Amino acid sequence: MSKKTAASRVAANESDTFGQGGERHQAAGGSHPDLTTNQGLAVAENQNSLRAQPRGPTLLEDFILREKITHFDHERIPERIVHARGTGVHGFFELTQSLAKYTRAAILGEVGVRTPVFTRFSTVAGGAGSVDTPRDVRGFAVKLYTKQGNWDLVGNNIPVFFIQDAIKFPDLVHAVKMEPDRGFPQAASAHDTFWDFISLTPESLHMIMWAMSDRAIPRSLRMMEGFGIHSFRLVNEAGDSTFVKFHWRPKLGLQSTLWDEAVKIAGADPDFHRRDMFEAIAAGSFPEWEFAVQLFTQEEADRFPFDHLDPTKLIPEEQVPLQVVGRMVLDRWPDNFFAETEQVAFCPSHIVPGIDFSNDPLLQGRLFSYLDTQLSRLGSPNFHQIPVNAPKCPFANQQRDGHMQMAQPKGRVNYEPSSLMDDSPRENPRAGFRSFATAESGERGRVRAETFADHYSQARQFFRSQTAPEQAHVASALVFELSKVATAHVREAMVGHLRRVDESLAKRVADGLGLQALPPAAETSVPAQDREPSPALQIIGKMKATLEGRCVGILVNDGSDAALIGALRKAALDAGAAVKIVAPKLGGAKLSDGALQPADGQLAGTPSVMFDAVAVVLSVAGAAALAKEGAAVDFVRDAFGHLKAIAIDAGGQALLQAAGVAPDTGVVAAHDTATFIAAAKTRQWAREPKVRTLA
Ligand code: HDE
Repeated sequence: MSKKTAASRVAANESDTFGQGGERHQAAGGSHPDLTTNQGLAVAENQNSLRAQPRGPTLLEDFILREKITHFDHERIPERIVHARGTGVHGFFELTQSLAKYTRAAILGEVGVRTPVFTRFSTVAGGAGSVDTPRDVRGFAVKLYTKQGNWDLVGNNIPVFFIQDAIKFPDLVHAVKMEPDRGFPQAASAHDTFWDFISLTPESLHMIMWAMSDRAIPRSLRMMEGFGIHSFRLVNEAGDSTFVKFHWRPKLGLQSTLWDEAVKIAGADPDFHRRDMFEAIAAGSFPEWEFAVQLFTQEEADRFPFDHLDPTKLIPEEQVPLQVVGRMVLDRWPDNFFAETEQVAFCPSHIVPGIDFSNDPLLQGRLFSYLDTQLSRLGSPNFHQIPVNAPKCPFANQQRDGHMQMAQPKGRVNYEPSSLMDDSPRENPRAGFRSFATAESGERGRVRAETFADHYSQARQFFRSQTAPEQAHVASALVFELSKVATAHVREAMVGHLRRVDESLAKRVADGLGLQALPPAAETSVPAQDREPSPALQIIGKMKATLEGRCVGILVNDGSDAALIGALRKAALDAGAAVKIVAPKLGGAKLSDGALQPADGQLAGTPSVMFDAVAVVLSVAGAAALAKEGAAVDFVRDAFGHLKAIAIDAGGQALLQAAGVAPDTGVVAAHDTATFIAAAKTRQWAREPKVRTLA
């Protein structure tokens, strides 16, 4: 087989098939190409099917209609069984510090080389058409097209997982997805079957702490961390192995929404995260992550008070510090959602020489699952030929044929060993992938290691590492979720587990649920140990006081102060934010200087949940008019309730009064732009106890 890549052949075939490469059909008087059938036949009429007479039946002869409808009927492929809803973006990875000492992987050894990537972020539980902002884990899957083959780092935005063994995954997913008899709820863990499964699976408690934290309601895909979760191995030229955990850290800092905000965003803009990513890239504000590793030896691992092969455990950063060794920049939106984002096929088994797996039993199961699922989703073992999946380095072997084969290999030899063709591909003992040689001993069996038995210590460590507002959010999320569980014994069993995590948390949740008495603590042979708090597990501790990548909304009406709006806009833009004008009419408002200020969003469809901070600049008459508008009242009430900074002038103040909002230090005079920008860079956490009852 020639060394010419199948990818280039696919591209060549495509252009031939669709008539772009050969004879180009020119429409009369226009420069656009002719509309053709898939056989290249120019279509003269695309509005009416072939009829026996103008009001008669459609003829079976109409092959153009049949081709078009048949193709349409087959447009959908099965959505992903999990992670169905996703957003994919192209970009590049660049190494800033060499790990050549630890690995023979070129991508981790060559500083400054840019490797193309395709990254897909996803929710897990909902279908492809569900909303962007449910409480859920987010997938963070990166396909790195290295010169030694594709490396897929298929991670999540939470560094641990619910279960310790792959054999439990189908049960976990069945339990969280919509219940099979009723077909709901969609994209929500707040229902009986999920919590029933969790209450009987204590190993999930650590992950539950993360899933109930605000990590599971991110503000933006650009403001999430990513984790490879499992331990992997780095293997160097000498064959030495070092364990590694992979991390992505957002340049914009971590940021989440509040639960009430996330719920409202879901209605206001179901595509909030996808749109946010699209707009950032369109504006040239490319999202960026640091790439970091935690490296440790077997001897160090032996001293951890947990088993690093257990995917429900993490290695605190305070114990093994992160080394930042690279960065990823996402800078190009795909041309076509289906071709790229829908058809991209990630597999944790896609690795490169110098990287290898650990014995994590969850990872071991994943190594099977992803290839298998692609066969059913994409329908052919040739899915690697789809452009988004094809390696960008040459690839060749003796695999042949199959559904939708795009390659046209030449020659007689489709087997190995062979002696008939000099350029037939051969194995390469020097450059090829070699599995790390480990010695395994012990008895075969369906067993779980004793070292996997502690289910509560890291859950406790996570909870106790959080700031007070974050702890209150975890407790309140548990109350919300369990309030949706109709079965009393499931609710009680969960509180029993929480007693093992942290007695005060269990009391808060029991109180929030209105339980009359605290249920007994869950049975366990390994009670939680107290570990040092790890501030790196917080969100608030990792938030950056910044407006970079954020958005400020300015509510205006006829007569609003033009100079003030200009000053606020400039200050926000200077701080790195985007600015959007909201007005009762999309056509805009006539400002104090007589100029028409067009709006970016109409008030009823652009609530304040779309913004990180808001300004309300209104004339007296404008404020009086808006005081009667529910959407305007909600705009300020929600901005306040969601702990946002609010800049107001006298009109804004009047609207706040009408909304019953009593200003605090986060409500700032609009002309004092410096104070407003400083307040806008963070949430007003001190305000929270005044606006809602938390558990
Ligand atoms: Fe996945 N997972 N998973 N998963 N996963 C899939 O593959 C599976 C797990 C993750 O944007 C599926 O192509 C098993 C952990 C992401 O296309 C499927 C187990 C982590 C994505 C599958 C796990 C992940 C998937 C469904 C337990 C974080 C979306 C469609 C052993 C490290 C990738 C598909 C994308 C997708 C199986 C657990 C991350 C069925 C069996 C742990 C980010 O193959």
